[in-house]
Amino acid sequence: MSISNSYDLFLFLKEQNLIDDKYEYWWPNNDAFEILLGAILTQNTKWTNVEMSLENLRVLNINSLEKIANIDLETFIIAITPSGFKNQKSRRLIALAKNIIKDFETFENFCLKVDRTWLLEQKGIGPETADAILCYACRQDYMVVDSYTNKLLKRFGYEFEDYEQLQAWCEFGINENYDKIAKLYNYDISLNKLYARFHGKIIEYMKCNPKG
Ligand code: 39A
Repeated sequence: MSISNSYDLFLFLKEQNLIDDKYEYWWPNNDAFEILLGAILTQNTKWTNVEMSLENLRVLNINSLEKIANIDLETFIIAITPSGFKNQKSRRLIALAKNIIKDFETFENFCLKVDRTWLLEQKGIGPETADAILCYACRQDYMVVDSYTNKLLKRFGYEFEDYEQLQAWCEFGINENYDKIAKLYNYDISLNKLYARFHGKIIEYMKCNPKG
């Protein structure tokens, strides 16, 4: 099997029906705020560990910027322990919540107004985390790429210099063929949702086919 662009890859993955339609955008969540937490908590750990931390936060009803910004550090650390790097991640999330309140006031305003540059200026937020927040929480037109994406494309003979080059390759084929793809969804899909589902399909495929 060979692919010429990311449109071919998308079609290949789409045929495998890897995504459960419970979540339209693939990323599981109760609300957009939980996606912000998940995007940081998932750094350097498995998603199953993140699920445990998110459940702990749900039980404690920690579900807003204000609650994170004013949380007792020890309580927060215990809640997010399953995700690892508990001290670092708790401090980073608290600092992020405070900065969002300072610069955007509300989470809704943050989602509407934030850009990639602002996110990349925050401690502990690199391109992958920034794009996860932009794509899944803010519903902006960015596609997340990650080590799964790199590994999958290597199997098809593609190598990329850096994150941005890989992202541009993935986004280009989808953008160029948007009309053809949208037709497959009865024209009821946004570019943001396509990017979100494409990333989800890649992760689910790689989890089912870890060795190629
Ligand atoms: N690595 C991951 C994931 N694996 C994931 N899910 C499964 C659902 N999410 C949302 C983010 N990163």
